[in-house]
Amino acid sequence: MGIKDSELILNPDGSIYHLNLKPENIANTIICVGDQNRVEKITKHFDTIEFKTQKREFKTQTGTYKDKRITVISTGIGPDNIDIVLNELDALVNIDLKTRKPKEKLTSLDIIRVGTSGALQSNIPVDSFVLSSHGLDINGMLHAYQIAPFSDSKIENAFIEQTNWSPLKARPIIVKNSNKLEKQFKSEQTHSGITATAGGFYGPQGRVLRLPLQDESLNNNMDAFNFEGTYISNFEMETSAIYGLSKLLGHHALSLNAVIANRANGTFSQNPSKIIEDLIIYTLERI
Ligand code: R1P
Repeated sequence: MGIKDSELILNPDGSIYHLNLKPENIANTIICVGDQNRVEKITKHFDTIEFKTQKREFKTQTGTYKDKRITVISTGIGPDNIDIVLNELDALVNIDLKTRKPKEKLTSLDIIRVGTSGALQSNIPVDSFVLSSHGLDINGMLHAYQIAPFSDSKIENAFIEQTNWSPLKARPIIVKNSNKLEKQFKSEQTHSGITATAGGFYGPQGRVLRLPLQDESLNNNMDAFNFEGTYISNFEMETSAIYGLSKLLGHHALSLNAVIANRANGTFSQNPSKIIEDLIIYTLERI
């Protein structure tokens, strides 16, 4: 018997529930962005567009850039949305939606995030690029899965110790990027480091408007974290979830972020659209 209707939900036209996509609508190279308005900022560079759809915050366009077939999809904000996007993209390539059974021959997607982010280190200025060597999951979403295959307890333990991480919060998980994609996208233009992925924008990233924080020193402790020369470069809300689920499902993942804020010196880009556009071109040229 196949996966039940309540677990693998299909729309009346056979497309997958949240993304509104059928298997033939997606390429094996996926660019994901948080903001749905960023999808067209990427596909305006395409030579052809064969497919477009949108449901909720999940906007998808598939086409070609210099003869390479690419799908661009918006995930919306946060690791909870990444759970939906990664599982549904995987189902499109690795589950037979007719028999509702996993396929015997599995497909590995290349999943590249083109995001925006705040740097935590003063030497990573606004208007630069960060390539995430690892995702640091501090939001807990990945704990729903059996994470033993990639959990690196030495660095996780160092992070817990150096930041006095509260045992009341989800245990941090570190996930490495795809070596293959890192080789493809790393250059002298990219800063590298661990990207911390929070489950919120304000308190979970140490921002105070009116609510006091559980741990006021967390951001300072995260800035100072160092494990054998590896440090935390930036904060955003998707990378660790993309890295974790990609690793578990057998896909290649890489996260590239345009630095639009620097949390260490309190600066914000004067022209964030420009650095995002630069990162889009940088990414498309390396696919
Ligand atoms: C917060 O403003 C959002 O911006 C960043 C964060 O990860 C979060 O999704 O990325 P995107 O610009 O890709 O959405």
